[in-house]
Amino acid sequence: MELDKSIAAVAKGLYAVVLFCIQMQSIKEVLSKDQVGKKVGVRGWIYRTRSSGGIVFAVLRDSTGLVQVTVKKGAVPDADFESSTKAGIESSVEIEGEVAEDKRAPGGYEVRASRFKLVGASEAFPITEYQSTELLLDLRHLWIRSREQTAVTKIKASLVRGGREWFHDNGYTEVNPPIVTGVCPEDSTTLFQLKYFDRIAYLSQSAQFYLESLIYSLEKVYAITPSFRAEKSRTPRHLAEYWHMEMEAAWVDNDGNMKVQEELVSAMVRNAVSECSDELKLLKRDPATLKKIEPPFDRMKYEEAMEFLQKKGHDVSWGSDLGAVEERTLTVDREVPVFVINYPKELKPFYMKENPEDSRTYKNSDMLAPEGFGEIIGGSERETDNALIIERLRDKGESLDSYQWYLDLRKYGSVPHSGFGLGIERIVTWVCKLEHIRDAIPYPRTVARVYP
Ligand code: NSS
Repeated sequence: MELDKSIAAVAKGLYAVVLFCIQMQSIKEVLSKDQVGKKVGVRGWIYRTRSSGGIVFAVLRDSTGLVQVTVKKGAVPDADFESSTKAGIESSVEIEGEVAEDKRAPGGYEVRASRFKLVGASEAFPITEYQSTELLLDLRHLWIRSREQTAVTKIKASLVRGGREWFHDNGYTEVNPPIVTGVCPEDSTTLFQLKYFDRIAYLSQSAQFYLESLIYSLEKVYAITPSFRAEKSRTPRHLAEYWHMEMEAAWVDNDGNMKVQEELVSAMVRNAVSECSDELKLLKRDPATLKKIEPPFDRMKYEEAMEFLQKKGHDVSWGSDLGAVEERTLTVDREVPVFVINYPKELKPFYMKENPEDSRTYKNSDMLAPEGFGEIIGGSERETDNALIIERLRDKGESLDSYQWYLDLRKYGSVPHSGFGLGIERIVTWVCKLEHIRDAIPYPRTVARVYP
């Protein structure tokens, strides 16, 4: 009797070893014709499950996809079958079984289990089909497991990788500017202040000035950093913390700057379309539309944009800012991004280069994404005349103390140069056709939320 027990224990131990020795495969690998009839190991989380008679139909999810697993009483040890009936949604499991073709199963194949191991049981999952936006934001740490959020995250990674590769292929060096700074490149009302030892510092709004300092040695640089804006209004396109892809290059004017932007954005989108067509489809985004994103993009003067908007019934005139509503009108019927160039000086920051053809305006551009999405990039040629910069900083009420180093850059071998900043969540919102920018980042930071 004792002997039987110990033999059983050894056999059980051996089985466990065997179970763990079987090569685990991703669901994507399992879902293919040449796996049919083969024994495979898969692991992941229960996406949905139901049982009928002596069979449990569980759909398993891992980072690569979904697969149906059938667990039949008698085909697995009794304890395994028992576990499979108890394993609720989001339980983590390991399965061993044989792949079979099944047209009704998601992906067209299923795994017929010979073993079923419950690794981590899940309590009743708090997210069910219809939930309020607020609840989903409170449960963001769990909601990010959803297929939609997973798809967005993969597409975002692919866009960023496409951008990095483009920069690398075109001779740019990636650099690491600081996040804690003493300067305010953009709107001073959106600065986040921070107690920094015994003084005040700010969270970076943009790496631009630091990138400008690096062109004197590296000529062409870029950085991907978080940027912070204390945006007090809640809008579907503003975050308090967002990821910023910024570039700066010596010897480049505003036209050259726009060429870089259209090349870069096209390369990013191309990469996402080639790597993530399944994810785009899951989000109901037709990759065919995105395949049209190729340079050159149209250029429209601010002045022309005003005329267009007036014809469309907007109450705007010279000096009016372009908000979400105006940008929507400008882009809703377009399939490819468009540049709006030469904005009036009063609408843009102090560091931009005056337009010699129209001194009311700057040599700058905003790139607006099509289909109504609006601004994804802001860029300009930079002012190189220190006297003008000082005058504009004074007008803005800035103390020059924090900017001495920036002014130095114009004293020691200044060159014409340009750069831009691309809002990564903005491009994701457009490419994924999201209604709200908060879904372009796992943990959106807005005026109302720092939890979770
Ligand atoms: O304010 S920008 O228009 N321009 C700059 O920060 C420059 N200093 C960048 C540079 O030339 N290096 O911001 C750039 C982009 C803008 O076009 C948006 O796509 C994005 O940054 N952006 C935002 N995304 C999400 N949330 C907020 N609040 C936000 N603000 C700007």
